[in-house]
Amino acid sequence: MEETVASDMMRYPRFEGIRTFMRLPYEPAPVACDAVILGAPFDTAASFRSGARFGPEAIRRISSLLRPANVHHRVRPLDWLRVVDGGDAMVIPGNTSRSHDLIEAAVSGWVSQGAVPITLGGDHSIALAELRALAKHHGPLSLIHFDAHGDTWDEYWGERYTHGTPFRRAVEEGLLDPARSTQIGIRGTVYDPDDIEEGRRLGFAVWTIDEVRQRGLDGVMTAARERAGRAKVFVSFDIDCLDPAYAPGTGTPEIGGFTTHEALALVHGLKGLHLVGFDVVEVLPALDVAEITALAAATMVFEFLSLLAAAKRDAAGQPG
Ligand SMILES: [Mn+2]
Repeated sequence: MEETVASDMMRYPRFEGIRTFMRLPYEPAPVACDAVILGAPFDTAASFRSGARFGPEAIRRISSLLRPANVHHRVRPLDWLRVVDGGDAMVIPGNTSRSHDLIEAAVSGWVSQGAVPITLGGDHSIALAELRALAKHHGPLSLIHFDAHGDTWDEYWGERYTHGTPFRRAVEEGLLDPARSTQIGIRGTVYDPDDIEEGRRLGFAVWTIDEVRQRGLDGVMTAARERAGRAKVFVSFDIDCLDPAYAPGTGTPEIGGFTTHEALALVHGLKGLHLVGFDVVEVLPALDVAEITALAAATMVFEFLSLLAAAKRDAAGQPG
């Protein structure tokens, strides 16, 4: 890889430069690369607090803090991957369906260039647009979904396309293979005690946070990996899977969530899967404190890049 501000942080202090993700090169139109960071600043499908449209900007801003090497995977992702920041997909505030079409088109453009899309939300409704783009290219996907909520409700106030419904719509549209899919971290108050079963009725494996605590993080991720098998996997990380103490800046917080340390262990457990897309959603900067929510999100993106790089290194049969 050529030296860039992204790759040489000793020569270019991390606080310098324009805030693309980790100061990666900005490419406003799709180019051939291994992975792309793409913002989807849409938040008008949120059911409670709005403001996640500023999530991509906040995640990019704090991402300059990240250093280039991942100790867990013993890899410097940018040594193995060509990664660019593709800027933001266009959205139309207040029009979910047109925004989803625009996000799908943006993701599609990058996927057809061979890039693994890593999308920054935005509210969780954007996952449906990502899945439409990815399933068109890859066929039905395995989903591994970290969230306080299953996001498998049918509708809100007669609206079928909201941030609480994307994974039911994705199953209905044939974008997911529920038999290979897992939801992890579900908790909080619900509309009906039976709501927690909705994901299971759709065919997903669902781990409430109590069940995760009983089984253990490694046990849950082993089960998720076995269930996904060799399928192509889309990973959706709703920042509200974290406890509000670790991620206060989000629209629908639920107490009793994961620590950031636990989240790292969960995401490390994705190693070995055939990963074709990621997102981190529901970061709401106006309610964040000391950028900790955005930092957690940026770090998850770095972990996703590290997984892709470790897979490429391992496939090349080279250590370190
Ligand atoms: Mn969600």
